[in-house]
Amino acid sequence: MITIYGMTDSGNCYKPRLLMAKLGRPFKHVETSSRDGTTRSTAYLAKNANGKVPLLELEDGRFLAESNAILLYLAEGTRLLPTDAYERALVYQWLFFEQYSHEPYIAVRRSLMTYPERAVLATPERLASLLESGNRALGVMEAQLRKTPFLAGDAMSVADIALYAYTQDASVGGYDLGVLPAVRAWLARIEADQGHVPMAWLP
Ligand SMILES: N[C@@H](CCC(=O)N[C@@H](CS)C(=O)NCC(=O)O)C(=O)O
Repeated sequence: MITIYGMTDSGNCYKPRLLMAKLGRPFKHVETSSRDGTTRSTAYLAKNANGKVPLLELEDGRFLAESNAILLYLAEGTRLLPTDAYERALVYQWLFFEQYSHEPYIAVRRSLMTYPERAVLATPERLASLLESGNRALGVMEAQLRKTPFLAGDAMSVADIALYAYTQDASVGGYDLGVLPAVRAWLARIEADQGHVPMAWLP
């Protein structure tokens, strides 16, 4: 059986759990936290030299890191990854957007505001900058979702799973989803889709 190493309260780790639940596929979860040092242990670094979660372990013992690469691998051949080259490239576009223009702001602000050990890094200047950049990313999503029901077009894809993870609780980091009606309607569409589970769900 596939194993996912991850932290329960990390959005990056929620992405592959949510995908597996939506696909109805069983998997094993191994709680692997940065807060107790496990991600930097010798045993874990032998699995993923970058010391980050999530990490996928295949049945044959091979590993795959990076949440969005894991999504692409797991979604191959399913309804959540198009086969047409352009439609697939649109999915990649949103996955790269998530990693460069969304997660570094929205996920980081959330962590600064919720993890006590990170509070020292939460200077007013940094919080203000993260708020501005995160709101810009949410604005880009709002503009797209006013045109299409899902980020890459008419059908749900792994791009929606990736961006759902840290958008669904962006208010924890101080972002106001109340001013983003298309984003809120999109969140509800993903939640209504088959197999949906909340972030705290574990198999
Ligand atoms: N680009 C990576 C980011 C992974 C990442 O930053 N994971 C965090 C948890 S959300 C982590 O492993 N932190 C542990 C550490 O840095 O020690 C991905 O999308 O998988």
